Amino acid sequence: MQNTGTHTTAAPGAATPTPTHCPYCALQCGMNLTPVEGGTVEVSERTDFPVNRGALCGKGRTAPEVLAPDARLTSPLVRSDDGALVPAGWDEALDRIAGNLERTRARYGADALGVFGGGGLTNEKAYALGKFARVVLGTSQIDYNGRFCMSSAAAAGTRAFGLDRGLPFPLEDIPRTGCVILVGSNPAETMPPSLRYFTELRENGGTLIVVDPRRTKTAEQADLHLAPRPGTDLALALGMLHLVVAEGRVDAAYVEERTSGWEEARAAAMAHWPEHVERITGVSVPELREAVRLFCAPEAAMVLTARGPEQQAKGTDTVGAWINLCLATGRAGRPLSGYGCLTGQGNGQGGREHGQKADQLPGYRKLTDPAARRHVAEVWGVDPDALPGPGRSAYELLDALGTDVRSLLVMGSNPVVSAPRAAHVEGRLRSLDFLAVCDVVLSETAELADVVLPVTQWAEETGTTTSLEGRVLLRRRAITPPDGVRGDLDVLHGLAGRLGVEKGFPTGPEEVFEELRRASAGGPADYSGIDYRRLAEENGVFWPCPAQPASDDTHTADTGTGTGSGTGNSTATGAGSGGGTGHRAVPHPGTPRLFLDRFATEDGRARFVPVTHRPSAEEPDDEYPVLLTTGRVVAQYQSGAQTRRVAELNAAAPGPFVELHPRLAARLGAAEGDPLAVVSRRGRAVAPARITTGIRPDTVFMPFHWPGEGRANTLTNPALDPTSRMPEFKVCAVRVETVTS
Ligand SMILES: Nc1nc2c(c(=O)[nH]1)N[C@H]1C(S)=C(S)[C@@H](COP(=O)(O)OP(=O)(O)OC[C@H]3O[C@@H](n4cnc5c(=O)[nH]c(N)nc54)[C@H](O)[C@@H]3O)O[C@H]1N2
Ligand SMILES: Nc1nc2c(c(=O)[nH]1)N[C@H]1C(S)=C(S)[C@@H](COP(=O)(O)OP(=O)(O)OC[C@H]3O[C@@H](n4cnc5c(=O)[nH]c(N)nc54)[C@H](O)[C@@H]3O)O[C@H]1N2
Ligand code: SF4
Ligand SMILES: [Mo]
Repeated sequence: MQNTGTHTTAAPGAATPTPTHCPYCALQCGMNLTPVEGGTVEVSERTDFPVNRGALCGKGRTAPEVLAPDARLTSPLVRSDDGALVPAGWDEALDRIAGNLERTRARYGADALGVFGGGGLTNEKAYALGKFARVVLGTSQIDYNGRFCMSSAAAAGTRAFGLDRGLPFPLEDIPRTGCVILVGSNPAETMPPSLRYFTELRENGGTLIVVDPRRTKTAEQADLHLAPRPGTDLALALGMLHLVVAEGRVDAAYVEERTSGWEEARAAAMAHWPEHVERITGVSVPELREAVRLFCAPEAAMVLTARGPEQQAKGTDTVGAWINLCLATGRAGRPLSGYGCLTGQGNGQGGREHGQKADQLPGYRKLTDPAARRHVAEVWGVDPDALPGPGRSAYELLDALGTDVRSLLVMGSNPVVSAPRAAHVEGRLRSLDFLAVCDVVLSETAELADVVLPVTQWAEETGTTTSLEGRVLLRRRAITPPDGVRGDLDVLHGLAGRLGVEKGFPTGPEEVFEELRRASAGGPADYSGIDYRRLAEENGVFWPCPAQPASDDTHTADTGTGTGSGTGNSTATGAGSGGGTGHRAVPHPGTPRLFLDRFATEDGRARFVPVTHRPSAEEPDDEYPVLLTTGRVVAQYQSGAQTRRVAELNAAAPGPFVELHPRLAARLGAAEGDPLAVVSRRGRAVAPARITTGIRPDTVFMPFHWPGEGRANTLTNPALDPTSRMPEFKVCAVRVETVTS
């Protein structure tokens, strides 16, 4: 995990390394980059960044390989008359895109234009993309891959606390709390350098509970591993809450003082008897009791969720049930206690705050809120009435391609591999009148495009990301990009100009950030007090961070954003500054810890939501008797578009597999490595068997990083959560068969 080997040591006498952050996950590990021959960089340790203290996983360490010209796109490509993608100049490529978008709009209207963004884009790009869709294209049809990521946790957090920031406290609090329940989260593989926080927790005498149908590398570190049937976390959390009540462990004073809605939530939990929960989840009553005991014994405790409980058609209610457990026991908005979501993508947090989500405006404002529309329209210099309303969610948008939505621009996602019911989505993409893709590599989605634009990568450009802690960070340019490649901001600038909008799409990231600051001012995710200079000096700043001089509009505070929150969501007390927010000249310190004084709801109280268990959208039956769940392996990232181009990572994780229990394997007559066909109502995928006692016998697991025959998403169910519109990636019914060749 540490830096070793060829990518690590800076050449003697080489230029001063540039401190920056990893291109991949939301941990946003700090690293130093030094240019080397061949247009790439060497990664070396950056110990001054506290989150990873120099440690990197193999993906971060090998990221420079994707900078090499043979791994990536270096020229725009356009579809020729005979159907091949051929190199073209930038003007020709941009003209083609603008011309096609214009034609679609003239023929079918603005809402026939779609935009699909990504949580890996910097804040500046995400902001510019949302503005481009609404101001230049005039379409409501924009959403992004983050919908597939943390949207259920975001919806539940907003509902309960009035604000969604993945972690309401920094990671450094974890080792000092008493107990952490990690629900459907496998940081040993998905954020390896973060594992030390959990190791230190245990070294300090705290306990770790892991809830996962598989005995993962993370579960192996736990004091208690609960292995529920996929899709039953909601029942599990309710069963724990039932026991909390039955055993007299409710923190009545806290519930009275800081929450609302307890009676209804209590009644809902009391309907979930532990014995009943045992039948639903497969987790025994003694295990449930032990989990409650470990969670309630110490003074402070945390629940952290990731994609396991969230990527369900009841993900919002499931997270809500875990939040209820925290609230009933007084474990939210207090030091070293709280609920948090471990956001996934590099800018998974910032990417959801600044306007590429179907229902949002920058600063985490609601598109349906008149005051928010007025504020942002003024920053953009447009009439508020000209801003479109909310559009479709990610899967619904992909499902509408070729029918209502005729032309699509993709920036920062590879849905051919990562979308649920992927064969159908691939078909919808093929049925478009026109598809343009901006990417660093020729992804499976780019392969279908009419025009592909090659863009710059992390080491070649400056921009900000917001990590899973809510810490806004500066990524710095360390090398010059190769000829033929341009930044996403240049692309948007070039397209806007061709579509008649000459102003408002600068190509310089700092200029975009300055506008983002103004657009976010007064919103829930207020960045107005943050600038590049501070970011360069301070190792990041936690939002909300309002601009201090009382002269501008940030102190009119709540603009009525419709989330029931405003800048009043928190004070700076957690910043270790002694709560000093008042002085004009002193910049706001940022807000590492939220909710310590009050929650971001209108009355300052956290809201219990009464939730009840329900089955998954698809339960096993005679035809499809096994449950499929999906997820990640340490050496590949997401759709694999980037990491499948790195030799070392491919050697470590060469392809998909089907993880299954020896008992299921014996029933099928399958041996290790035998090809298995996994069949769902959506399709069939084939991959070799990987037999392990670390998985429930009623469940198989497939990682989703690969296209082709072993594509897990050929099988997954696009059943959507009614609130977050999150698809049910984590559970569907399948049949498993041996393949006779
Ligand atoms: N190596 C690597 N790291 C990554 C990524 C990557 O692709 N590769 N992607 C990044 C991104 S965007 C994200 S979102 C994060 C995701 O990070 P994680 O959420 O940690 O990753 P997953 O593997 O999707 O899911 C976590 C666990 O949920 C379990 N699980 C499956 N079904 C259920 C269920 O019904 N209930 C419960 N409780 N658990 C269940 C799986 O067995 C799995 O171990 O990782 C980030 N880091
Ligand atoms: N079955 C199953 N499916 C899943 C999940 C699961 O757990 N199970 N998890 C879901 C989750 S949590 C997520 S986040 C999604 C992710 O799924 P995808 O959106 O497909 O994720 P990536 O592979 O990261 O795709 C990013 C693409 O953008 C490109 N790219 C990288 N940086 C930039 C940039 O700065 N600009 C541009 N223009 N392009 C860039 C990359 O090369 C890549 O092609 O997958 C979801 N799909
Ligand atoms: S854990 Fe995430 S941010 Fe850190 S090096 Fe690995 S991929 Fe990069
Ligand atoms: Mo994600």
